[in-house]
Amino acid sequence: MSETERYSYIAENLIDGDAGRVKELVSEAIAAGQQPGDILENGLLVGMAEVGRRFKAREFYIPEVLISARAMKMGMEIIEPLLTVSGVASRATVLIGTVQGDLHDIGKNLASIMFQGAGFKVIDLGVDVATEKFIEEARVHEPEIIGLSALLTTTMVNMEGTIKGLRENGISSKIIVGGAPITAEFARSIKADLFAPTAADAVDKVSAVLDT
Ligand code: B1M
Repeated sequence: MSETERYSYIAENLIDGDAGRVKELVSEAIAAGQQPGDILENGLLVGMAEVGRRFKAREFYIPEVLISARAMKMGMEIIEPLLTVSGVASRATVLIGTVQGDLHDIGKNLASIMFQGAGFKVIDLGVDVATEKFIEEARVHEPEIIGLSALLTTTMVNMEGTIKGLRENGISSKIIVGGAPITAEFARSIKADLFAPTAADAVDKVSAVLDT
């Protein structure tokens, strides 16, 4: 099987929600020497983008999306340790979470993995994280960076309250925001320090500010 064929099968099986087959194909790709980052970009994310298209077109409903998300998770479980370097002293701490009211975690998890892979210590607060929780955890861990993710136009507005709450409580960590509906303009309007359209870009942006 060629690399391109394998990427297509990974995407197809993810769309079909066949988690076992996705896991098998991802393992085979790794064994064949394909790069974990390429498998993610050209296989898993291509499949997930199509799931999103079908959901929007009402060809897929929530159960199908959840089944595909589970297949995505299974594939990620294989590549996650390979994207993460171990034994490297942490460069800085990143506290990350999906904001209140929002249950989407695939992009946030991807950002966590990429940060870990780049040598950051990551404290992942999960989904539906209230401002108070961000404040409480920021006090405990004193992170250099706080990452906020949102996937819904109805929850992206909660980022503003979280940033305000953090600042009013004296937390001065750099704040980076991301997620499908977030734009650079929106990020500026809510006084986020940084915006990244992708998880990989989040690592670049954060690394750039820490290096300056
Ligand atoms: Co939801 N959902 N969903 N969903 N869902 C979207 C977001 C939607 C765009 C689908 C659509 O209509 N086309 C739509 C939002 C519309 C809007 O607000 N404008 C939507 C809706 C409406 C809903 C519900 C309201 C549906 C309902 O109940 N009627 C509901 C809301 C639940 C809630 O949160 N309270 C809901 C539920 C769900 C599921 C639970 C079924 C499931 C989530 C499962 C999970 O996450 N564990 C789900 C899914 C899977 C999706 C889609 C199909 C895929 C999202 C995804 O994981 N993409 C999505 C459609 C789409 O986006 N095409 C959709 C892959 C992921 C890698 O991309 O998260 O964007 P993404 O991450 C990107 C970047 O955004 C960025 O990096 C990643 C790429 O490298 N990024 C960051 C993300 N976070 C970052 C943080 C950073 C930096 C970059 O720094 C901190």
